[in-house]
Amino acid sequence: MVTSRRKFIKISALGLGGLATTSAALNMFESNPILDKAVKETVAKRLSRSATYCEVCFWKCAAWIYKDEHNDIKKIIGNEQDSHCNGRLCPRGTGGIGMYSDEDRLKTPLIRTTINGEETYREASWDEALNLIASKFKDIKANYGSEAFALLKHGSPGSHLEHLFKAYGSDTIAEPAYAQCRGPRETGFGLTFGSWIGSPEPTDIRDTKCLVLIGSHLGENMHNSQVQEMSDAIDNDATLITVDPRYSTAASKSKHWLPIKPATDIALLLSWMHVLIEEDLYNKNYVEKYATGFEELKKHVKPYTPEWAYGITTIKPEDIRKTARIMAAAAPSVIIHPGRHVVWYGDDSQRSRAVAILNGLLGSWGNRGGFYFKEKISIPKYPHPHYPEPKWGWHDLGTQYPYAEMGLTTAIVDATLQADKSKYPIKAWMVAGTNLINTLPQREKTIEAINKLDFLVVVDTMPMEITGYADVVLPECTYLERYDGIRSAPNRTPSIAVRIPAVKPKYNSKPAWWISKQIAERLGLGAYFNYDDFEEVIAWQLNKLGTSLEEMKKIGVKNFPRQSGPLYLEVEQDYEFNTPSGKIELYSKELANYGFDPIPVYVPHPEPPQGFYRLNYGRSPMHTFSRTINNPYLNNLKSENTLWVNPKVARILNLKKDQEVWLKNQDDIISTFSIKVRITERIRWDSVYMYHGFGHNNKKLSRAFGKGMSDTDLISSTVIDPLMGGTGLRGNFVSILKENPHKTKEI
Ligand SMILES: Nc1nc2c(c(=O)[nH]1)N[C@H]1C(S)=C(S)[C@@H](COP(=O)(O)OP(=O)(O)OC[C@H]3O[C@@H](n4cnc5c(=O)[nH]c(N)nc54)[C@H](O)[C@@H]3O)O[C@H]1N2
Ligand SMILES: Nc1nc2c(c(=O)[nH]1)N[C@H]1C(S)=C(S)[C@@H](COP(=O)(O)OP(=O)(O)OC[C@H]3O[C@@H](n4cnc5c(=O)[nH]c(N)nc54)[C@H](O)[C@@H]3O)O[C@H]1N2
Ligand code: SF4
Ligand SMILES: [Mo]
Repeated sequence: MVTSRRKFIKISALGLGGLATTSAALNMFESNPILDKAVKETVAKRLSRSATYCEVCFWKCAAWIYKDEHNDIKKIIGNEQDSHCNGRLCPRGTGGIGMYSDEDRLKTPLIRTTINGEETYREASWDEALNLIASKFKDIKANYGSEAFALLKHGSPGSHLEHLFKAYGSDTIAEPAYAQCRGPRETGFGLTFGSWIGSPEPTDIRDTKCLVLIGSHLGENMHNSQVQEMSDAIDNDATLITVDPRYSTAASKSKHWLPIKPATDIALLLSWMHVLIEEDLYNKNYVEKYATGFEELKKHVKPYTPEWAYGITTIKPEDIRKTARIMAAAAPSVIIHPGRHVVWYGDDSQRSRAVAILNGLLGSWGNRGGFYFKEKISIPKYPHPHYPEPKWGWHDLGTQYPYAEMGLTTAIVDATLQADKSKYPIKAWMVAGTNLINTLPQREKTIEAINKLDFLVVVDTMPMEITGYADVVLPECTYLERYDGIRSAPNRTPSIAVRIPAVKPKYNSKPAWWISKQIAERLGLGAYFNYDDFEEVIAWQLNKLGTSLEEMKKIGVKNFPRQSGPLYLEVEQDYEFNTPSGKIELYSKELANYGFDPIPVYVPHPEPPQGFYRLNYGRSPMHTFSRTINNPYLNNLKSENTLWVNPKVARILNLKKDQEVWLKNQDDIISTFSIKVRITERIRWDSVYMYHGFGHNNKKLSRAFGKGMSDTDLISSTVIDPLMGGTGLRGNFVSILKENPHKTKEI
C-alpha cells in the first residue's frame, strides 16, 4: 500500500535527525523538490526520456532520465516495471542528477608533473595520457610480467577494465565489495546452504511473518525494494526484531529491539539455537529432510542457555526466549537477515554461518516468507579471442584464507608492500570507481603501498582523495552520459535493464568502455574490442536475448518468465543442496578438516580500555559512502555527520550538543577534522557512532571538504577473518578530545 509505505518512510526519516532534513527527504523519496521546481518551470516544454539504471549505489534501480529540448537533464524517476525499485527511487537515486551537474567534476585527463620543485598536475590530451598509460602497461609487462599490474575496481567501470586486464594477461583484480563488505556472509551461507546470498538478497521480506535484523539497518541502508518490502511487511503485521547496539530506524519500527553489547552476536545466536532445540521449537520435518549434523549441533548448543548469553550480550534471558519463540511461531516464514556489510570483528564468516544455521533450524531457506530461489538471465558473451593464461593472479594472494573466493583488496596492498621480496610482485595499479583512501582500513598502509608503486592510474568522475595519489587521472563521464553493460541481477523473476546515454559527456570526460578500448588498441589488443561503439555490443547481446536495442530504449527493463522452477520448495520435495553432503550443513566436516570450528563458537573480543569508546559507524540514508557527499542535491540534504554520544558519556565528559570534538584512537591516531556532538539515548554508553563517508580532505571537493569526520581516519586496527580474509573494522576504540589537537601541535 503506497500510503502506508510513505508513512513509514516519513516516520523513519523523522527519527533520523530533525525536521529540516526530514521533510526534504520525504519529498525526495518520490520526487525532488529542487528538481520539481525546474520541471514546473519548463512545464510548457516537452520532456523526452531515456533509459538507465542507477549507479549511485549497487542496487542498480532502473530509471528514466527526463530532459528538455535543450538537452538539460531535469529529473530521474524509477521505472515502474523494475523489481529493484517498483517505480520509485530512493533520495540518492533521485539526486543522481547531481553527479552530472557537479561543477567540481574531473574535466580532463591529468598527468603528475613537477613545477618549481613542487609536484602538481597538468592538464593533458586523451592521446597523451593514453599513450603514457600504454607505455607503462608495456614496461610492467616487459620488466615483471602483466600480472604485476593490478586492477582495483568497484561498479560499472570495473567490468570494461576487467576485460582489458584479462586481455593484457592480468587477473590480479579485487574490489572492496568483497573483503570490506559481503565476503563473510557468502562464505557462511555457502558453507551451510551451498549458495551465496548475492545481490539483491533473495530474502522474501514482503511475505515474511518475522524479520530479524542483526546489525543490518534497513531504512538507513536504503537498498530500495528491500526497504519497500520491509515497509509492506510491517503493514502486514510482520514482527520485526532488531539486534543493534544503536536504536536504528529499523529498531524504532520493531516490536523487539535487543540493544546488544557490541561484538557479542555469536553468543546470542547460539543461545537462540539452544532455545529452539531445547524447547523443541525448531522445524523438525525440514531439518530431518534437508539438514545434516543436527545431533552435533544439539550437543554443541546445549550449554548456551539464555542465562549464559545474558552475561555476555546484556540481553535479558526472557527476551532471548521470547524472541526465539516468536521466530519459531512464524517459521518457516521467518528471515534472519544475512546482513550485507558484515566485516566486523574478524570471526565474521562464523557469525554469518551462525545466522545461516539459525535459518536452517527454522526452515526458512526455500520457503515463502524466508529465502526464495533466485534466478537471473545470463548475458551472452560478445565474441573475443581467448584470454592469455596469467602465471599468477588474485588466487595466489592471500592463500592462507582457504575460502577467499574473490580477490582481496588488502592482499593486493600487502603484495605491493612486499613486491621486492615476493614471487608475486605488484608494481602498478589501476583504480576505477573506488576511493581506496576512504574505503580500505589502515590508511597509512594503503598510502605506503601506493608510494611503492611504479605507476598508479585512477579512473574516476570526481576529484576524490585517491586521485591525489595518481600519476595519471582519467575523467570518466557519469552514468547519465554513457552506455554500460546490460544489468542482469538475480531476483524472483529474471530481468534485464539497459543504460543508454541521455546526454553527451560533459567537459572532456569519456566512458570506461572507450578508455579500455583505447588502451587495448595501443597494446595491440584491439581484437578484444571488436566494435566502434559499445552500443554495438549491447545491440548484439539484446538480439541474442530475443529483444533489441530499439525495444529496450522504449521499455528500459524487460522481465522474463522463470525457467528454473518454482520460487519455493514444494511440499516434501527432494532437493539437493550444493554442499559436500548435498544437505544443509549444520555441522561442517569441511571446516573441521581445515582445522576451523565446524559449528560456530563464541570467542570474546577486546573491550574498549578506560576512557575509550567503541567506534561504531553505518550508512546515512541520504548518501552512498564517500561518493555522494559533494553531490549538490544530496549535500544540501545532509552536509556533515555528527558523533552520537550517550547522555551518560556526555555528562561524564561535560559535552554539550553541537560541541566540536576530535577523536583519538587506540593507536594515537587523531581525526583530521572535528565533528559535532549529538547527545542521544539511541547509542549505548560503551560506543560512539557516526555515518561513514564524510570528512573529505581533498580541497577540490568544494562542498564536502572538511565537513564532518571520516570513520576511516580512525580504523587503523583490523582483525582478519581466517576463513576468507575479510577485514573486521569494528575493533577500534576512540577517546574524545575537546581541544583542537592540531592547533596545540602547531604552537
Ligand atoms: N570505514 C569504512 N570503510 C568502508 C565501509 C564503511 O562503512 N566504513 N564500507 C565498506 C563497504 S560495505 C563498501 S561496499 C566499500 C565501498 O567502497 P567504494 O566503492 O570505494 O566507496 P565510495 O567511497 O563510494 O567510492 C567510490 C568512488 O567511485 C567514484 N565513482 C562514482 N561513480 C563513478 C563512475 O561512474 N565511474 C568511475 N570511474 N568512478 C565513479 C567516486 O567518485 C568514488 O571515488 O567501502 C567499504 N569500506
Ligand atoms: N543509504 C545508503 N544505503 C546503503 C549504502 C550506502 O552507502 N548508503 N551502502 C550499501 C552497501 S554496499 C552495504 S554493504 C549496506 C550496508 O548496510 P548494513 O549491512 O545494514 O550495514 P552497516 O552500515 O555496516 O550497519 C551498521 C549497523 O550495524 C550496527 N552494529 C554495529 N556493531 C554491531 C554489533 O556488534 N552487533 C550488532 N548486532 N549490530 C552492530 C550499527 O549500529 C548499525 O546500525 O548498505 C547498502 N545501502
Ligand atoms: S537504491 Fe537508490 S541509490 Fe541505490 S540504485 Fe536504487 S535509486 Fe540508486
Ligand atoms: Mo558494501
